[in-house]
Amino acid sequence: VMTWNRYHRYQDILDYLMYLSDNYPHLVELLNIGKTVEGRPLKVVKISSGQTRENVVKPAIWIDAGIHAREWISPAVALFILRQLVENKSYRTLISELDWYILPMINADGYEYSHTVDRLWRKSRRTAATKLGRTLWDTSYGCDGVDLNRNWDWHWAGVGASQDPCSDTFAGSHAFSEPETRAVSDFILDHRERIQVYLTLHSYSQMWLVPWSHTKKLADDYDDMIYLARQATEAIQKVHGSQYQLGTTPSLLYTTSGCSDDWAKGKAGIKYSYTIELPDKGMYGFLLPADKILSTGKEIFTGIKSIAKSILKIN
Ligand code: 0X9
Ligand code: ZN
Repeated sequence: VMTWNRYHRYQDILDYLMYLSDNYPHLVELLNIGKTVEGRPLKVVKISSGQTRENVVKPAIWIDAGIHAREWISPAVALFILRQLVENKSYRTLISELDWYILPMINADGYEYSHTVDRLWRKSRRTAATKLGRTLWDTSYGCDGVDLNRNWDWHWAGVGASQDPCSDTFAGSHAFSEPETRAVSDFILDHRERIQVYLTLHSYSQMWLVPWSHTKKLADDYDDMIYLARQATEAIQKVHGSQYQLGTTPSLLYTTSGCSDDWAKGKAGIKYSYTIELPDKGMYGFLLPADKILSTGKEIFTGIKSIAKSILKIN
């Protein structure tokens, strides 16, 4: 039903989610959390098994992918993780001790556009005409899309984000102006007591990024975040030798604001919040060949298992 040798269109992805929930109804639940600008459904896959002991709150891990349209390896890896957790019986304890919420595609409109029109499209498909407060006299009239990783209510439209609709890092008309980011943030806030890890998959550059991104100052619990992430990146390296650089975004890339990981930590209070920049390091960049899906999926799943085990130890 799902193959790992090519990048799939959104309808194929939705079909795979349906297949999982039809075939593993005791493990998988599909939650409709909203719709994109163009009306595509946003579906969170909840994976959970076994009885929860009374009065015990089961910790949960959130994973999202596909915020940026052209980063095709991101949703592909999210689907591979889903496959391992649901269809591979060796990981049953990971889903009986923890609940998982996986949203394999946030920016479904942009993803489809990157398949049909512009392979390197990054933003959402909010059209200029539907942008609040835009008029024909506005010089920026005519530019489409919002950068869904600049639209979060955390130092919104600050450094590293643009107020120009024609920029690739356009932050939107206000924080959470977009249905995609609003749906995800509402869902996370509703489950914030249980979600102990926030993970978001991007590409490229092979990095495991820790907050903060809007400032060069380190978080008070920076060492705790690094400790879990270091174990994860060391586990990844053992799979096929891939090295993921570990650090904050300003120390490794550039300063950014309005990003999802910072919001998850700063506003939703999720202590372990990470952005994973998947391979490669620039040889293919966003155009990573599909024959890298399996190896990347395997190494990232290993890193995520390491995080999951650390969470179970803490609890
Ligand atoms: O610029 C971005 O949104 C990310 N890079 S990408 O090439 N995938 O677009 C980096 C985000 C860094 N910011 C945070 N981690 N908050
Ligand atoms: Zn990205």
